[in-house]
Amino acid sequence: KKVNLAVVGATGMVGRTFLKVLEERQLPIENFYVMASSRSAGSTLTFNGKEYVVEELTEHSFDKPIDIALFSAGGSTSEKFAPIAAAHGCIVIDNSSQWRMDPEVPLVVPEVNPEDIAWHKNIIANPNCSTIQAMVALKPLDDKYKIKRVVYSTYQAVSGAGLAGWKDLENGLKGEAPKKFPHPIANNCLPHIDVFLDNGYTKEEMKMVNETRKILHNDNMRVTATTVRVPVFDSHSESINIEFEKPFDLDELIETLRNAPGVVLQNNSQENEYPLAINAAGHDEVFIGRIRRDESVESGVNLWVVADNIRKGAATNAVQIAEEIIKNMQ
Ligand code: A2P
Ligand code: 11C
Repeated sequence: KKVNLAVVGATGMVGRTFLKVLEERQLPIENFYVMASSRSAGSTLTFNGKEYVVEELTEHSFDKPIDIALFSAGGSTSEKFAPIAAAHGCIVIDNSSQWRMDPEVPLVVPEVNPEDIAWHKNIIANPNCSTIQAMVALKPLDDKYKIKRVVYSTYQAVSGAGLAGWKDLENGLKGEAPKKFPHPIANNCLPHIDVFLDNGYTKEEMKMVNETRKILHNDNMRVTATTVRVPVFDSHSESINIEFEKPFDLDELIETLRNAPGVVLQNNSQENEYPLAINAAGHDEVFIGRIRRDESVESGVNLWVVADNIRKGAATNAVQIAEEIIKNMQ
């Protein structure tokens, strides 16, 4: 079956990557629509060798029959327009944080919890980029050894903060003052992503905590995070410390990760082989290495996990959800 598909926020960083990934994975598309704000309405985008005129997103955008809409146009746009699209029978796959923790909305990583797609009410949420790559690593280990506690420490690329974040690093390396971040990001690390909350954590940190519990279906999992912006353009890196309920054999754990969907193992430290942001950029897989026992607890492990935050962390994950939906339509 071919579907009518719209990209909302098509001119943005994630939006443009949606177009690229849809092309690469050759989704069966009948009619294709690109939407954004009035600022870019009328401009054109190329998709599958054809030019498409960007439409302004309005209350009437979903009057025409659209089966699936990929949204990445910010939380307030999703808040207003996702329910309008849903009411017209369009399935929205939303990349903003707006709907993620809504109990009526599935939060999905296709390698991890594809079964949750079944209970959607026309809105499905794409998790935060730093959560997505962690889930691909954690799920096979949780299934086998039952995770008790997770400690995340992230090293996140400036592309996670959009074009403005990217420019702050590019211009900062030339000595210019930052515009997006509160401090220079060039030659610096900022332990501050998104806004600070009353509990002293950032919103990014609490997204990792809450989204992990929702996706792994375990409200009691003990999870904590420190999220840090680093002077890297593309791909988030994460140190993940995991404590298990059950004992494990390290070789068996490594094999479990090697065979896990969406994972590429780069775990040969003797040869200086481990995941690197510059190698993950442009790829759809989650790269895992530096796998070693945490010798300070009874049953624990440390991992280094890297993925392209705009691809697997956003666009690719959403397109994979669309593929699952299309598969289920047939
Ligand atoms: P526009 O190009 O018209 O501003 P990024 O995350 O890279 O900043 O991209 C945000 C995307 O969301 C852009 O495509 C932007 O379109 C779109 N967008 C922002 N606000 C709105 C809005 N109110 N309605 C529709 N699209 C919006
Ligand atoms: C960052 N993780 O790197 C953020 C960007 O909730 O979708 C994604 C924000 C989100 O800044």
